[in-house]
Amino acid sequence: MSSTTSTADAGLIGLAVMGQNLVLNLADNGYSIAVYNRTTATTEEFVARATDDQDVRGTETIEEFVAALSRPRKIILLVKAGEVVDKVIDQLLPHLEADDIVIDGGNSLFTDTQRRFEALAEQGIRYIGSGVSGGEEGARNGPSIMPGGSADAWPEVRDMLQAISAKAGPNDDEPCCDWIGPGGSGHYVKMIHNGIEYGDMQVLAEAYLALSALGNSPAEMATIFDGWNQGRLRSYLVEITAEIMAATDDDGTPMIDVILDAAGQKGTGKWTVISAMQLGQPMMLVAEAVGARMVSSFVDVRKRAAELLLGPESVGLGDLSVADVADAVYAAKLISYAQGFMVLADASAENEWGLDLASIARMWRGGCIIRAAFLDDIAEAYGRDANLVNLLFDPFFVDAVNASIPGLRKTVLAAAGAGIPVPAYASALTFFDGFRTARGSANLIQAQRDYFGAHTYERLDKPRGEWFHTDWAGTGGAATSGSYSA
Ligand code: 2AM
Repeated sequence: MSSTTSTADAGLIGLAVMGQNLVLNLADNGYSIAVYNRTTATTEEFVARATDDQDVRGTETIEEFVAALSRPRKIILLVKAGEVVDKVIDQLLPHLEADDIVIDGGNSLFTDTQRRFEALAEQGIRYIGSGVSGGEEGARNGPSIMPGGSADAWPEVRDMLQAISAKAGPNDDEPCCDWIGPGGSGHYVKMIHNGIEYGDMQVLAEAYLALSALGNSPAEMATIFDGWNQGRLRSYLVEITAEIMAATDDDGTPMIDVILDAAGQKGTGKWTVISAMQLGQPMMLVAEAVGARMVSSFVDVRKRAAELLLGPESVGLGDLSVADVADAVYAAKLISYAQGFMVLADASAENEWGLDLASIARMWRGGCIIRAAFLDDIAEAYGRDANLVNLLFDPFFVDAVNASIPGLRKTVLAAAGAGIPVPAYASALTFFDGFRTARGSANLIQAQRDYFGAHTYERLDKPRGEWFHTDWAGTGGAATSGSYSA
């Protein structure tokens, strides 16, 4: 640690692993950083580990921390999401001045960020809620950073945040960090990223199940996933899945075979689905991914169910091939991202965020958990047409999904026949078939609603917006109760 009497470029509060790694990343990029942590011993240990060319300055009180910063102050918070963020902001506020910039880099719920942004704006403090994705390793070497909030603070923190972010693009020089939009939009985009991550993981977990049922050992699956990682499915999650399949325990048993199949979750998948539902958007693949984790956690109940409840007599997968499963993964991912970007577009319109969907896809190309080759294709699709109604309408994706859907269909059929649960694949296929059905079955839903609740319906032979009611049972009057929309 170099000692200096000048003030530090920025400060960071919260020295858990993410915070520590972000500080080291900032310091390696030439920024002097003051740090503060509730538990001072952690600060002392951390500062002692910094090398001579890393300018990291420990402070023991909030007052000392704030005094150590150049003005306008740039303060990054990486404390536990929730009440702790409010508490730390309350501690900071009496010591801050107009135009200081507070950046919450934790996993805050976007509505909390929106509230804090508004409350701090009233005090003249600029607030940025920034999603940071990439885990511990990303924080150290370059995460994907999704900042949103006070737009006039962006030029003042842009260089710093882009310097520490991952880089992507053909020359690996395009920062995976750009301005997202106002209010809570940065944390919103990070939340959707995490939701999509749940979906991607479930899609691969189902591939693992199908490939196992086809008789592949973990070592063989390592080779298969590694092969997938050389082509259109190239992504961080496929890469680590290949490594996981290859890993063995001390006695040589594949690691994957010794790990309990009960998945944890911290809540961002659930938040994503709730938000999509509130917007009236069917982000169903992610909903299935969240649900599958929930079912997985009922370990003892599942053991009992395994004794009582019957599967099919035949557990064969017919002529299902590894290539079909690869197509299933790809098609399911396309549909999941189409659903995710529908939500982003709708949330942007609803909140007047002006989200740039191509830019968001570009930001996700590096550093974050869902980084993947095909985010380039998504960025290009929205680059071709920023107002694309649906990702699946872009010429590249029309061809891509039409070519891979047969494999998804075959995988879902084979899995259903064999009693293998593939909720994400089944949901993707069902969405696809519903989405491409010009005339579906909601005419019956409308008739039922009109029958029992006089909710009225529109007719095929009349213009949209004209509502009709039928006295179905011959007992009601002409009174209607209006048609509800989601
Ligand atoms: P700690 O080291 O003192 O626990 C992630 O948990 C980070 O949030 C840690 O740096 C932790 O500090 C901090 N944190 C958790 N609860 C806090 C609180 N009530 N006030 C301040 N910091 C807190």
